[in-house]
Amino acid sequence: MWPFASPKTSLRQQKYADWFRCLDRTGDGSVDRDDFEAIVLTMTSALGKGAADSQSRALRAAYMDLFDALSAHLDEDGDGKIDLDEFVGFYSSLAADVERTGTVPRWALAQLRCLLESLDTDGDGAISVEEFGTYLRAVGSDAAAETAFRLLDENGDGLVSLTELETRFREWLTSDDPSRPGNVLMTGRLPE
Ligand SMILES: [Ca+2]
Ligand SMILES: [Ca+2]
Ligand SMILES: [Ca+2]
Repeated sequence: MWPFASPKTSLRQQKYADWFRCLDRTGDGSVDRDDFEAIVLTMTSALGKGAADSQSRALRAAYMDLFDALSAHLDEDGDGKIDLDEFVGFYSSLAADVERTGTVPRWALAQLRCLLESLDTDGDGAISVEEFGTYLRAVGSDAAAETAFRLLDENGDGLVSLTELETRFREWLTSDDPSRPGNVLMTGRLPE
């Protein structure tokens, strides 16, 4: 599946590419605003909400904020589209920075907060297994939400908090160890 599969492709790069493929809902090889509109549409229809509903509007705003936060750092040539090379290259260098400094930069944490808001459809400040499942289906992942969610929910209280999201994001970003629970954060699965 991964187009540049080779023994040199690290697990982390495969994770970035797998998330990219999920986000590219239009399948045109780039991630742009249309893909995020498609994700929102799938989520709101799964929730049985029309576009004018206040929950739909909040969700749409959260996804557009997430896209803006991503493209501010990832869209190197400024054409409004993020291609696979920009995406994988960006997260690879972010991972190297995090390993070097030991901290996730403030702007990357702001992106995570946008991600939390995008998944948190009932607005209670945390992600439930149902919300995670709605997100996975909206991005076209075939992963079982329950299995993935158990890995993400560190303290087992049935919710993924922002703190847990930060821990798992760090693993998703930097780990090449297939046994780390955070590997499944963005797509609910290990890349093939
Ligand atoms: Ca696309
Ligand atoms: Ca929630
Ligand atoms: Ca938890």
